[in-house]
Amino acid sequence: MKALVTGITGQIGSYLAEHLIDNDIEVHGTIRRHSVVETQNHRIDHLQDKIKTHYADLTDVSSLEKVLEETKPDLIFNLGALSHVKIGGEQPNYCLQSNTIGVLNLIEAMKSIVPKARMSQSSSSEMFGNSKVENGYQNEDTPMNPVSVYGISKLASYHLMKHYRSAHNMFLCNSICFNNESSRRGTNFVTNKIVTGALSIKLGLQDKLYLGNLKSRRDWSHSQDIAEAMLKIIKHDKPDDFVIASGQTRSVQEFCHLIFSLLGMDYNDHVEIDPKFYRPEELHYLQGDSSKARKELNWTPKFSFMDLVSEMINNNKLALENGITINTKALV
Ligand code: F7E
Repeated sequence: MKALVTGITGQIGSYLAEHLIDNDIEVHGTIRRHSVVETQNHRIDHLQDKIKTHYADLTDVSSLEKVLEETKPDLIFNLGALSHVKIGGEQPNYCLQSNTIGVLNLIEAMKSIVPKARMSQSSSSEMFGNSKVENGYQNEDTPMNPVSVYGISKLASYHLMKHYRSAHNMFLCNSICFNNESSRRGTNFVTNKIVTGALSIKLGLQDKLYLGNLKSRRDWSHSQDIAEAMLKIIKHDKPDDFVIASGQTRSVQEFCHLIFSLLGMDYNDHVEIDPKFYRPEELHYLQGDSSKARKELNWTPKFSFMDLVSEMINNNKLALENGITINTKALV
């Protein structure tokens, strides 16, 4: 069996590649042209002799057709995207080009070249916006009212998947991922910004950490658990949509307090609010109900929240102590 992973150089992509290899699936991945080739593949460097990468871009349909012709995959995982919510608002046109038109390009290319293949789209809890059901959770039936260009781009592609599934009888699934983190997370997402910022303060490399809205709440899982769910979703006996989440919610402030305390510090002494990190419209509360995936796919997360936090602190500490430069001055 062969899989094609777009976004293989990203956090989930790299864990998914490892998981597919462990399941004896041949792995191909697409990478985009990048001017700094030295760091582009750092999350998959350890896999280079086990996977094959191809240059392609979701916004360039001819490159997708070429890679599908060359690889003829059985499974396609679309993880490629402009994945930062705030940057999505700063580059709205590109956000829709890559996250919506890119998905359309991939589905159309798949329809003509490998119509029997299966595809999983990385949909996002950002599609819900500020909706929740009565019990406070978001599930597959919760209304979707996105509050960001990123959320809108993901909602449009979610509907493209559903439409082509029923109109053209294609095996298209939406993996509705809530926030997921790891020590491979980019430092411009809030969890790793806080972890690397706090570690840098502890090691005397900086004094302050500037953040935006501390009140918003997120449902944070480990990305490895999300990658494992994606394989279960695509291998299910029918194409369907599933929420993948931990079911726990914590505020950014609680996360800050925990990380600084674990490092023997008080975040109040070091964290300052800079309104430049506020979102134009905030999504305030996420708590996913993944009981459908747990029941129908027998999926359960392997990592607890404290496993995730310990891994993030320990691996980033090791990197900093070994002189590996981590950019803790994220602009967003
Ligand atoms: O923000 C607040 C910010 O950038 C989380 C992506 O993987 O998950 C992710 O999107 C919260 C927001 O993730 C800073 O306002 C405060 O409320 O880590 P984040 P996100 O926007 O939730 C979804 C499911 C995806 O699909 C996305 O691809 O933290 N926050 N201060 C901050 N956020 C950032 N980035 N930087 C701050 O300084």
